[in-house]
Amino acid sequence: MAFDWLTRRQEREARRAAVADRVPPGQELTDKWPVLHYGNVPRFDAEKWDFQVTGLVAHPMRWSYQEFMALPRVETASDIHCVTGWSKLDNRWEGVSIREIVRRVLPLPKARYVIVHAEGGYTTNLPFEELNRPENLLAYRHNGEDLEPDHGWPLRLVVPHLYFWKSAKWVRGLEFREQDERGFWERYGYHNHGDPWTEERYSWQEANA
Ligand SMILES: Nc1nc2c(c(=O)[nH]1)N[C@H]1C(S)=C(S)[C@@H](COP(=O)(O)O)O[C@H]1N2
Ligand SMILES: [Mo]
Repeated sequence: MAFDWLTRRQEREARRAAVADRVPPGQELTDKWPVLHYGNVPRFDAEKWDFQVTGLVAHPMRWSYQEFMALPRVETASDIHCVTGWSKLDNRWEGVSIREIVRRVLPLPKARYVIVHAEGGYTTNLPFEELNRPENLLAYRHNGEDLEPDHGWPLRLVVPHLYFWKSAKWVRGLEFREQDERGFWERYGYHNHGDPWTEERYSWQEANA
């Protein structure tokens, strides 16, 4: 009611100002959810699908689809920021907390880095301590609905504090390592770390870090 006199544009600007501290520099808000990835959307076969944790952990694990879906479920809410310039606020996710996985596999003290493995050889890398944040999860639902195949069904990683290319779609496993190794986009010119608040967008910026 109070905003009846506002034009649509003024309304959008007022809304933007209200959330300004949640939008990193160089980003524009979108209500839609763009689809971005390299290659084709993989076919999903529940009989063949598994999720594996390998490398420097006390208990390497392999979950079938049925077993994975039986793991305790959490709900989170977070904003996402794509390096191409869009941000989408207030996403509600449902899935399995990264902390739940970590508790079960018990990474060894030497395991400082994680390579995330997805269908078709897509990988992305991040330090274990940045994967192991309470808001991070392996998600199968978004805003009350199953993920669309385009957005990573049956499972995607969500690491909202880093640019969204770190949030691998169609994720199939985690590999714990002593040394870092650049993932797919990190090798094709994106920043190894990817903090949206300091605009760590491209690998050429790393020399100045
Ligand atoms: N498996 C896989 N995951 C991926 C990518 C990809 O190419 N393959 N692209 C990343 C990039 S660059 C972005 S911006 C987001 C986009 O997720 P969305 O399509 O759900 O918006 O997925 C990320 N996850
Ligand atoms: Mo991206």
